[in-house]
Amino acid sequence: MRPVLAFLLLFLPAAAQVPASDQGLLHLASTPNARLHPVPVRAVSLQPGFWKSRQDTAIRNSIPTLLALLEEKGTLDNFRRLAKPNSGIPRRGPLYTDSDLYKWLEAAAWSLAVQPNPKLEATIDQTIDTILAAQEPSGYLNTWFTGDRSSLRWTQQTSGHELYCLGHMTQAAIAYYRVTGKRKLLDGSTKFIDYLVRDFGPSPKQPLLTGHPELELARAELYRTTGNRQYLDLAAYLLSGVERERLKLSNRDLVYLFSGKPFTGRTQFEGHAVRALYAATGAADYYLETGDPAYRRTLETLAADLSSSKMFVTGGVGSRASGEAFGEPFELPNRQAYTESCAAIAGMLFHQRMLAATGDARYADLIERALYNGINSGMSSSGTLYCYRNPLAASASDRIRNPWYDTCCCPPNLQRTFAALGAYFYSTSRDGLWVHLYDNSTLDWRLESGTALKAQVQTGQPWRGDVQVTLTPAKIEEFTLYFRIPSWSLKTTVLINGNPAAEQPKPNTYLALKRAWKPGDKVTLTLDVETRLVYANPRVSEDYGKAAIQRGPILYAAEQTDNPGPAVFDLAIDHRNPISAEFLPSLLGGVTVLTHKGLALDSSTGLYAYQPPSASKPAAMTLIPYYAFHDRGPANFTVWLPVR
Ligand code: FUB
Ligand code: ZN
Repeated sequence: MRPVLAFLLLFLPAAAQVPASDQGLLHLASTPNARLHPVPVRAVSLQPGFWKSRQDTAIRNSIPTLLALLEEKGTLDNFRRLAKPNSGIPRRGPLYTDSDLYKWLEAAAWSLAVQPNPKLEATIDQTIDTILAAQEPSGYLNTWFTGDRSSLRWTQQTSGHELYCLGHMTQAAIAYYRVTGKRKLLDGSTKFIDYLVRDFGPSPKQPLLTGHPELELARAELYRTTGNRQYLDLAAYLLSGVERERLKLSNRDLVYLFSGKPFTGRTQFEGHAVRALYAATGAADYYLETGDPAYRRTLETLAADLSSSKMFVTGGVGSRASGEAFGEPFELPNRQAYTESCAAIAGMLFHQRMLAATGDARYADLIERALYNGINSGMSSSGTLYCYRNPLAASASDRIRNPWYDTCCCPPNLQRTFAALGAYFYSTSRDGLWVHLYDNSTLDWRLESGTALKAQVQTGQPWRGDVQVTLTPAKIEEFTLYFRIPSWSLKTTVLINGNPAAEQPKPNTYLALKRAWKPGDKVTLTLDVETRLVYANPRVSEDYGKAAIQRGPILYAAEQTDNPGPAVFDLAIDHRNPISAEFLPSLLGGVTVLTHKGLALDSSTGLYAYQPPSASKPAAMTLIPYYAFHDRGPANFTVWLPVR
């Protein structure tokens, strides 16, 4: 580096001085209220196993086929037509399609950190050129509000998605910058944001609202990346919700948008689930940077509201199709569940920030629940079919998995999650290394003391409980290794180099092992993956008298495809009989299936009767992982089963 450049760098805030390639998935290295610091995506490689197979599918099948579809449906042409005004190319798709391409770009960018691919990188570069050719000199960029619709800019802030698209543009730009060091898209999105910073904000500037929250999180990350405090200040302005009067927002708007009123005045999750969770995620980012206690209180209130009464057992979120919305507490319908893939991902992003702020294992547990179940269900084993909704029961006539949606938010959201997945597995803190999720993987990174550290995890997760972690610090050094003990592992054993550890693992906490660790040290965890029945709070009326079945992190479902006898909606668990587990390498890419001698209820009794239903007969039952529902074609399935 030239001395002048090095000198100028000294004036940047600490976070912005970290080379792009060393910035974490969230760049929290200098964030004052982050206890944990995520590692860079490039630092983790998933090794053959459960998640590598899903990640490979996303990278090899899903990302390329979705690009072809985005091309076919006109999403890229929507940009091209702006660079060639007389081309006659029509604007196609709903007003938020720009964000679909940005999310695809983010996914493709992260995938390069995992699997370098010069051809894909060249495609990304061309796509970025296509996008930026459509950017106006002011910095404004949106393919919907152009031409005849230019006069509508900023007049439809509750529904226009202008800031939502910009948020996803910024996140794609940051990902590509971190993976390749290339700044072109970052400079383009910064130019747009600089235009906003100049012209929008508290009176006398023009009012601004994130009608679909998203930009808040992108702004915080842009602040971390560039060190420009104005980006965080604009996030603070958006979260402060002071523009209700100027933008004439109704009470309905304030609920549905989860925007437009002070974030710190929120007491529950309500309204559009993705909007609300993105808003809370952005607010958590703001808290991480500022430590504002009012934000912390609100975030904890909302986190408790979500996990205690508004989250499905799959980690899915969103109870009502109408308004794609949260419901009342305990309103968690199974067949009607809306549970958009994006909402489960948004919940994961929220919990990721809460975990970074607190180091509380309960947040990692919720990440795991969503990831293995309600997020994982969103992409088929082929990588070419996606769920928008992820209900907990459905019939054969429900077409839940589809290759394309006109509102195509979920497919690229799933791809960007799977592409960057390894970085969710580990964090560092001042005193050590945290392991949040267990799958075959290697970490090649460093402790915050600066000592290089490799860690290798070998495990049979999620089907078996064995986890072996081999450490290779560059030198002997004392630090703490934090291992998450999942809530479902009721009896965990821990060996260090073959000897029992003195520390006692407790479910849903981190086990802290402070030692002078040396190269070759091995920690062996045996997690308890016993199959368990899960019961819902009795206020969840749909699940009363029923149970779901969970083994390790995996939630199960009874699908008709594996149950040729009685209708799956008549099946019941016989609490006297055990549930057996068997790994079937040829089924669904290799899964553990559960079998049980259950019961079939007699449903021939008419719709209503003066006697409670009692008749039942023995029925064999087979269950598959919930995430694979409809993977072999549509069929009746259900997660919750009556217990008799
Ligand atoms: O509003 C457009 C899309 O609909 C958003 O991307 C998602 O939140 C979905 O609900
Ligand atoms: Zn979506």
